[in-house]
Amino acid sequence: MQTVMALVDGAERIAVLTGAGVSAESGVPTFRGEDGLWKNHRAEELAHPETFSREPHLVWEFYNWRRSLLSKCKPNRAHHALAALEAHASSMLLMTQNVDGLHHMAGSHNVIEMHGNIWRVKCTRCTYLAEDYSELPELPKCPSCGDLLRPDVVWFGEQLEPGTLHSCVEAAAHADIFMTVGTSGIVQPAASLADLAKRHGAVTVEINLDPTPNSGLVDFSLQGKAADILDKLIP
Ligand code: BV8
Ligand code: ZN
Repeated sequence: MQTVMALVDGAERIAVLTGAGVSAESGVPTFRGEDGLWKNHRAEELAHPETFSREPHLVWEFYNWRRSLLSKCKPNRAHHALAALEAHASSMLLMTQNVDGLHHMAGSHNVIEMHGNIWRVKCTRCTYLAEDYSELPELPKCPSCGDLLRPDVVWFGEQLEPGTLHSCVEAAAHADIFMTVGTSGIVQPAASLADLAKRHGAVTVEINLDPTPNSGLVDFSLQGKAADILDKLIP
């Protein structure tokens, strides 16, 4: 821990990748933990364009359930520690797989939301796109063309915005230190950023409650709760 603290303190360029585990202590269910099921459906099944075109009601019920749950969640110590790190570091990029917006709420500015944001909706037909924190109807319709709205998130089988992925790859390739926090390291392409960072010479650190496929690859694997470890790690 001491070594990692010194490395974080002395690093010029820091890149951090977060996953659902960083929001767990805010009461947000993770994807693959025991709380990862919703009405016996797995998130991978519901966060999918084919499920949406077949059963838009079910997918919107899932997202409206998550939005109402998230509306009561606040950033936790892990989010605040990462915001403090950004203020302290000379250059830091926070890439998150989470769609909950809690990093922004905690005061992080240089954030890339790789998988979009659950508080934004977009039209399935026209270019309508807007932030909407209201309680949405079962099948929200586009105010400009009347067609069905969808959450502005990246579903499984959908490509990330090319610009977004390029910025994440660049940040990982040029980082002095690359940290993953609270991610099971399963979802691609986010999961391969740690290996890419390592191959380009970054010191790699994993902070996670459980071991992941990346645990054997990183230089330091710190097992435990993100909030507890980050509180100690960040000056
Ligand atoms: C794409 C938005 C290509 C929606 C999400 C290569 C190999 C294998 C598969 C693929 C591949 N390339 C593509 C795929 C398919 C797929 C994929 O990766 N599937 C997985 C399941 C194998 N990837 C895609 O489809 C991606 N698209 O690659 O496109 C393409 C190319 C050409 C043409 C078309 C397509 C798109 C992936 C994005 C999917 N969208 N979310 C929504 O949120 O509703 S992903 C979803 O999973 C969330 O964003 C979530 O954040 C993310 C990752 O999960 P984690 O964050 O890691 O969460 P998880 O629950 O798994 O783990 C939490 C961890 O926290 C645990 O390890 C736990 O121990 C730990 N923890 C818990 N509490 C704490 C804690 N740690 C610390 N402290 C605590 N307190
Ligand atoms: Zn429209």
